[in-house]
Amino acid sequence: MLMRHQPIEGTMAATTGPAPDPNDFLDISALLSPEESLLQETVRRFVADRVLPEISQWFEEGILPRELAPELGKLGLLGMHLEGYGCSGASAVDYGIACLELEAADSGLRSMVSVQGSLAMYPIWAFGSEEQKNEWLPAMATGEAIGCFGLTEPDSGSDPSSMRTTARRDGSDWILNGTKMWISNGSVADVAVVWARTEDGIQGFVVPTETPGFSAPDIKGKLSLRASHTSELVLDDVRLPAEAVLPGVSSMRGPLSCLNEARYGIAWGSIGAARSCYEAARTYAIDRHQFGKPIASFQLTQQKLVEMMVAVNRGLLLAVHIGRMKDQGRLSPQHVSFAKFDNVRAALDVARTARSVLGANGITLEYPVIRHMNNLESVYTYEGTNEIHTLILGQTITGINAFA
Ligand code: TGC
Ligand code: FAD
Repeated sequence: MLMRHQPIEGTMAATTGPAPDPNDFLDISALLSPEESLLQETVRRFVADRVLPEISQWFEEGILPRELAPELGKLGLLGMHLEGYGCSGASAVDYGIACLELEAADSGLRSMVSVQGSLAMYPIWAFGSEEQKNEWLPAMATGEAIGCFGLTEPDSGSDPSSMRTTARRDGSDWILNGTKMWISNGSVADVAVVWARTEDGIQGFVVPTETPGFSAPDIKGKLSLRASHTSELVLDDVRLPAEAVLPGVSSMRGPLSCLNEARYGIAWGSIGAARSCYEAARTYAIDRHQFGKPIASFQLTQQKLVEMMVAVNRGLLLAVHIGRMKDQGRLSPQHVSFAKFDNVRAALDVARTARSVLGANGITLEYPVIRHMNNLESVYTYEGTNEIHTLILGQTITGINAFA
C-alpha cells in the first residue's frame, strides 16, 4: 500500500503540498541553500534597520548618505562577486540576492552597490594592472573609497561607441577632455573609471576625482532615483600619468563587459522593487474598505493582485535560473539582456498596478510604491533601454542587426 506523501520511482507525487504563502507563492525560497537564505536574511535585516526608516526622507531630500558605503562594505556587499583584493568572492546567486534585497528598499541603494562593484571595481579587477588593483580594490571593498563609471555622454547614450571624450598622449602622460552625463555616484566618488577615445581604440582610465580639471556637478530636478547622486563628469585637460590607463582592453568590449555584470544585478534587483510594491498593495487592499468591504474583495482588485503576484514569482524564478547559469559559466550577454528586459518591464508594470490599488495614498511617500515606480522609470532606461535589449534579443534570434 502507498503512503500518501511518498512518491515511488516512476510515479508522480500527489498534489498535496501546503497552501502557498502569498508572499512566496511558488516557495522560491526553497531553491536557495541555507547559506544563501542566511545572506538574504542578513541583507533584509540591514535594510529594515538602517534604510527603510529613512528612505522616504532621503528620497525627498535627494540624498543617499555616504556613511552607508562603509556599512555595506562591512557586510561584504561591495564588489562581492569578485575574488581577491579584499573582495568577498561570493557566487553570482549571492550577488543577485543582495541586489534583490537592496532594491526592495530602493533602486538608488542597489545602484550605489551595482555601480561600485560591477561598473567601477569590475573593470579595475578585470582589465587593470596589479598596481591599480592593489591601490583601489581593497579600499573600494570596504567602502572607504567610492567609484563611478563614466560611459554615457550628452550626445552618446544608447550608442556609446559614438563617444567624443578623448585621451591623447602628452609625453608619457595622458590628457583627457570631454563630458560624461548621468553618472551615478559621480559627485561622491573618489575615483572615476572613464572611457575615452584614444589612437588605439576605446580605453578606460582610472581617474582620482581630486585630479585638477575634473569636476562632477550634480544633475538637479530628478523625479526618479532621487536617493542616488547622478552627476555630469567634466574633464577639462585632466592630466594623468601613463599608468592611469587600464592595460587589459582597448575596445568597446571593455565597458560593455562591465554592463553585463550590472545588468545581471538589475535583473534581480528590479524584482525586489516589484515585490515591495506587491506586498504593499496586498496589505493595503485587505485593510482598505470601500462600499462596506475590503477593496481586496472586488474581483478587479483581486485580478490586479494576482497579476502582480504572478509577475513577481516569474521574475524571481528567472533571476534564480540565470544566477545558477552564471555560476555554472553558462550565461551569455544575450541571456542577461533577456532578464534585464523582461524583469524590469514586469517590475514597472507591477509598480504602476500597485499604485492604482493604493488610490490617492499611492502618490505619497508614506508608502514605497510611487518611489519604486518612479525609480523603475530610470531602471527601464539605464543599463540599456528596453528598446536596446529588444534589439539585442531580436538580433540574437534573427541574425540581423536592427540597431542602425
Ligand atoms: P558591437 O560592435 O556589437 O561590439 C563592440 C565590441 O564589444 C563586444 N561586445 C560585448 N562584450 C561584452 N559584453 C557585451 N554585452 C558585448 N556586446 C558587444 C563585441 O564583441 C565587440 O568586441 P571586439 O573585441 O570585437 O571589439 O557594439 P556596438 O558599439 O555596436 O554596441 C551595441 C549595443 C547597442 C548593444 C551597445 O552599445 C549597448 O549595449 N548600448 C546600450 C548602452 C548602455 O547600456 N549604457 C549603459 C551605461 S552605464 C549605466 O547606465 C549605469 S546605470 C546605474 C546602475 O547600473 O545602477
Ligand atoms: P537615448 O539613447 O537618446 O534614447 C532615447 C530613446 O530612443 C530611448 O527610448 C531609446 O530606447 C531609443 N533609441 C535609441 N536608439 C534606438 C534604436 N537604435 N532603436 C530603437 N530605439 C532607439 N550612464 C553611465 O555611463 N554611468 C552611469 O552611472 C549612469 N547612471 C545613470 C543613472 C540614471 C538615473 C540614469 C537615468 C541614467 C544613467 N546612465 C548612466 C545613462 C544611461 O545609461 C542612459 O540614459 C541610457 O543608456 C540611454 O541613453 P539616453 O538617455 O541618452 O537615451
